[in-house]
Amino acid sequence: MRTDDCTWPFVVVGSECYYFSITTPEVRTWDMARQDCQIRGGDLAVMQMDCEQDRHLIDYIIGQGWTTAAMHVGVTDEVNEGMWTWLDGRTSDLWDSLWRYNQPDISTSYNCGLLDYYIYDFPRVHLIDGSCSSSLHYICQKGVHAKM
Ligand SMILES: [Ca+2]
Repeated sequence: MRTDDCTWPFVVVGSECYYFSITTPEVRTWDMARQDCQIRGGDLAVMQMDCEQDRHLIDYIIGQGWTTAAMHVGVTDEVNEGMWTWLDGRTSDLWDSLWRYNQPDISTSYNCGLLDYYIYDFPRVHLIDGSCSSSLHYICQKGVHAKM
Protein backbone atom coordinates (compact mmCIF):
# COMPACT_ATOMS: atom_id res chain seq x y z
CA MET A 1 0.00 0.00 0.00
CA ARG A 2 1.36 3.38 -1.04
CA THR A 3 0.36 5.62 1.79
CA ASP A 4 0.42 8.69 -0.51
CA ASP A 5 -2.75 7.21 -2.06
CA CYS A 6 -4.38 7.31 1.34
CA THR A 7 -6.98 10.05 1.17
CA TRP A 8 -9.78 11.10 3.52
CA PRO A 9 -11.74 9.52 5.07
CA PHE A 10 -8.79 7.09 5.11
CA VAL A 11 -5.82 8.19 7.20
CA VAL A 12 -2.25 6.95 7.48
CA VAL A 13 -1.39 5.36 10.83
CA GLY A 14 2.09 3.91 11.11
CA SER A 15 2.73 2.43 7.66
CA GLU A 16 -0.88 1.48 6.84
CA CYS A 17 -4.00 3.23 5.59
CA TYR A 18 -7.21 2.99 7.61
CA TYR A 19 -10.74 4.30 7.65
CA PHE A 20 -12.25 4.62 11.13
CA SER A 21 -16.01 4.69 10.66
CA ILE A 22 -16.39 6.64 13.91
CA THR A 23 -15.11 9.69 12.03
CA THR A 24 -18.05 9.95 9.62
CA PRO A 25 -19.80 8.42 11.76
CA GLU A 26 -21.04 5.05 10.58
CA VAL A 27 -22.19 1.90 12.44
CA ARG A 28 -22.89 -1.45 10.81
CA THR A 29 -23.04 -5.17 11.46
CA TRP A 30 -19.82 -7.07 10.73
CA ASP A 31 -20.99 -8.26 7.29
CA MET A 32 -22.27 -4.83 6.27
CA ALA A 33 -19.14 -3.20 7.64
CA ARG A 34 -17.04 -5.52 5.52
CA GLN A 35 -19.13 -4.70 2.48
CA ASP A 36 -18.68 -0.96 3.10
CA CYS A 37 -14.91 -1.43 3.45
CA GLN A 38 -14.81 -3.27 0.12
CA ILE A 39 -16.85 -0.55 -1.60
CA ARG A 40 -14.29 1.92 -0.24
CA GLY A 41 -11.46 -0.10 -1.82
CA GLY A 42 -10.27 -1.97 1.26
CA ASP A 43 -11.42 -4.58 3.71
CA LEU A 44 -11.93 -4.83 7.44
CA ALA A 45 -8.62 -4.18 9.16
CA VAL A 46 -6.26 -7.04 9.92
CA MET A 47 -3.73 -7.04 12.73
CA GLN A 48 -0.68 -9.03 13.79
CA MET A 49 1.24 -7.96 10.73
CA ASP A 50 3.89 -7.02 13.18
CA CYS A 51 3.69 -5.87 16.77
CA GLU A 52 4.82 -2.38 15.93
CA GLN A 53 1.99 -1.70 13.46
CA ASP A 54 -0.59 -3.07 15.92
CA ARG A 55 0.85 -0.73 18.52
CA HIS A 56 0.54 2.25 16.17
CA LEU A 57 -3.11 1.40 15.53
CA ILE A 58 -3.95 0.95 19.21
CA ASP A 59 -2.08 4.11 20.24
CA TYR A 60 -3.95 6.05 17.56
CA ILE A 61 -7.34 4.89 18.87
CA ILE A 62 -6.38 5.82 22.42
CA GLY A 63 -4.90 9.12 21.26
CA GLN A 64 -8.14 10.06 19.52
CA GLY A 65 -10.02 9.44 22.76
CA TRP A 66 -12.39 6.94 21.19
CA THR A 67 -13.10 5.48 24.59
CA THR A 68 -16.68 4.34 24.20
CA ALA A 69 -16.50 2.73 20.79
CA ALA A 70 -16.14 -0.96 20.09
CA MET A 71 -15.00 -1.42 16.51
CA HIS A 72 -15.37 -4.40 14.22
CA VAL A 73 -12.10 -5.64 12.71
CA GLY A 74 -11.37 -8.42 10.22
CA VAL A 75 -11.18 -11.54 12.35
CA THR A 76 -13.84 -14.24 12.74
CA ASP A 77 -14.45 -17.80 13.90
CA GLU A 78 -17.75 -18.08 12.05
CA VAL A 79 -16.50 -20.92 9.82
CA ASN A 80 -14.92 -23.01 12.54
CA GLU A 81 -15.83 -22.25 16.16
CA GLY A 82 -12.73 -21.41 18.17
CA MET A 83 -10.50 -21.06 15.10
CA TRP A 84 -10.00 -17.33 14.81
CA THR A 85 -8.90 -16.37 11.33
CA TRP A 86 -7.99 -12.96 9.95
CA LEU A 87 -9.37 -12.08 6.53
CA ASP A 88 -5.94 -12.54 4.99
CA GLY A 89 -5.94 -16.18 6.08
CA ARG A 90 -3.67 -16.02 9.12
CA THR A 91 -5.01 -17.67 12.23
CA SER A 92 -4.92 -15.82 15.53
CA ASP A 93 -3.02 -17.45 18.32
CA LEU A 94 -5.43 -17.36 21.23
CA TRP A 95 -2.54 -16.61 23.53
CA ASP A 96 -1.69 -13.52 21.56
CA SER A 97 -1.63 -10.50 23.85
CA LEU A 98 -4.03 -8.70 21.52
CA TRP A 99 -6.84 -10.67 23.16
CA ARG A 100 -8.19 -9.32 26.38
CA TYR A 101 -7.74 -11.55 29.42
CA ASN A 102 -10.29 -14.40 29.38
CA GLN A 103 -11.19 -13.64 25.76
CA PRO A 104 -12.31 -14.96 23.36
CA ASP A 105 -15.34 -16.68 24.85
CA ILE A 106 -16.14 -20.11 23.52
CA SER A 107 -19.53 -19.31 22.08
CA THR A 108 -21.23 -19.68 18.73
CA SER A 109 -23.06 -16.43 19.56
CA TYR A 110 -19.78 -14.49 19.40
CA ASN A 111 -18.06 -15.03 16.09
CA CYS A 112 -16.71 -11.62 15.15
CA GLY A 113 -13.72 -9.84 16.59
CA LEU A 114 -13.79 -6.26 17.71
CA LEU A 115 -11.44 -3.82 19.32
CA ASP A 116 -12.64 -2.52 22.62
CA TYR A 117 -11.26 0.18 24.88
CA TYR A 118 -11.11 -0.07 28.61
CA ILE A 119 -9.18 1.34 31.51
CA TYR A 120 -7.72 -1.14 33.91
CA ASP A 121 -4.61 0.25 35.51
CA PHE A 122 -3.94 2.17 32.31
CA PRO A 123 -5.88 2.68 29.08
CA ARG A 124 -5.78 -0.26 26.74
CA VAL A 125 -7.40 -1.45 23.57
CA HIS A 126 -7.89 -5.18 23.25
CA LEU A 127 -9.51 -7.69 20.97
CA ILE A 128 -12.67 -9.37 22.20
CA ASP A 129 -15.20 -11.61 20.47
CA GLY A 130 -18.67 -10.20 19.97
CA SER A 131 -21.86 -10.70 18.06
CA CYS A 132 -21.51 -10.31 14.28
CA SER A 133 -24.97 -8.75 14.18
CA SER A 134 -24.14 -5.88 16.54
CA SER A 135 -24.14 -2.54 14.77
CA LEU A 136 -20.83 -1.00 15.72
CA HIS A 137 -18.14 1.27 14.41
CA TYR A 138 -15.50 -0.49 12.36
CA ILE A 139 -12.05 -0.10 10.91
CA CYS A 140 -11.28 -0.56 7.22
CA GLN A 141 -7.80 -0.96 5.83
CA LYS A 142 -6.46 -0.65 2.30
CA GLY A 143 -4.13 -3.25 0.86
CA VAL A 144 -5.57 -6.27 2.74
CA HIS A 145 -4.95 -9.47 0.76
CA ALA A 146 -8.21 -11.17 1.64
CA LYS A 147 -8.39 -14.94 1.33
CA MET A 148 -11.96 -15.35 2.51
CA1 LIG B 1 -17.23 -18.10 18.38
